[in-house]
Amino acid sequence: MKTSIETIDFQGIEALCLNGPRGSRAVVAKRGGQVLSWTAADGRERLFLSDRAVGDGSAAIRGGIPVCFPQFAALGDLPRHGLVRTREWQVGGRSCGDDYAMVTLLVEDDAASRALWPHPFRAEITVGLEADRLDIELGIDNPGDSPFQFTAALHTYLRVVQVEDVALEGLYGFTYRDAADGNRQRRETGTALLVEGETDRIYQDVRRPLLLQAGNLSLGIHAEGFPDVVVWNPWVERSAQIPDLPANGWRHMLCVEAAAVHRPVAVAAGGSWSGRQTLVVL
Ligand code: TA6
Repeated sequence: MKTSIETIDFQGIEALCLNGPRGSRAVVAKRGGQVLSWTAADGRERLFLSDRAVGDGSAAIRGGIPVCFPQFAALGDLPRHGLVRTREWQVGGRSCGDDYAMVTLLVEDDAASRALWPHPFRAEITVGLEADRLDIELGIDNPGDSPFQFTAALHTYLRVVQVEDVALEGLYGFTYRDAADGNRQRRETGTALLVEGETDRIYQDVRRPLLLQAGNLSLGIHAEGFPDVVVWNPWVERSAQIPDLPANGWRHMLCVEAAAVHRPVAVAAGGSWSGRQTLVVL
C-alpha cells in the first residue's frame, strides 16, 4: 500500500494522519503540533493518550507528545510547559515516499504570546514515520533582533502494559534532579531504572541511547540536540489529582522526554536551534 497523509477527526481533534509503510500510522494534532498516536508495523499503539484528554485548547492534551516551549514545567514565570501546547499550529510541508511519510507543522509568536514572552519566534515540528521508527524534530528560529533563551521538551508519553514491569536502561552514572524528592541532585546507580513510586527526574547531559524494556516490547529512544532526559510517572496519589487522567492511567504510561532544561538554550538574533527524538521498535 502506498504511503499517504490525510486530514482526519481524531477523537474530536483536527489532525493529520500519516499512513506509513507496512501499515504503520501516526496521528498529529493541529492543536499543539502534538503527536497523539503512533502505531508501528506490528500494529501496536506505542503512545499513551488519556481517554479524558481535553482537545478544545482549554487545557493541554494529556498524552501523545506535547511540545513544551519556551519554558519547561514551572521553571519560570510562563504558564506550565510554555506557550505552544494549547495553540493551533499551521500545517507546513508534507511529503511521502515508498518508505516514509513526513509532515511539518509550525507556530509563530502573536500578540498573546508576546504579552507573556516578548520575543518573536517560529517553532516547527517535523514528524517522520517509517515502518518501525518515528522521528520528531523541534526547530526553533529567532527572527527578532535580540537574542533569547528557552527551555523545552518533547514530553513523550509512552504506552506500556504495566509500568511496574518496565525497565529503562541507559541512564547509569548520569546526574539527575529529583523533582519528586525536593529537587535533590543524585547520581543514577542502577543499570536499569524501575518505576516503583512517583518518579519525576531530570537526567542531565545524557550521552547514550536508551532502551525501554517492557515485557516482550522493546523500544530504542535516541535524542540529538536535547541534552537532558526527563522521566515522569505520577503513580497513584499524584495521578488522582490530575483530572484528565483516568484512575489507572498512571499504570499504562511512562514519560521519557527529550529535554533541554538544566542549561537554557540561547538563540542569537536571526539564529536557530533544533533537537530531535527518535523512537525505534526493536
Ligand atoms: O515532565 C514532567 C512534568 O514536568 C511533571 O512534573 C508533571 O507535572 C508533568 O510534567 C505534567 O505536567 P502538566 O502541566 O502536563 O500536568
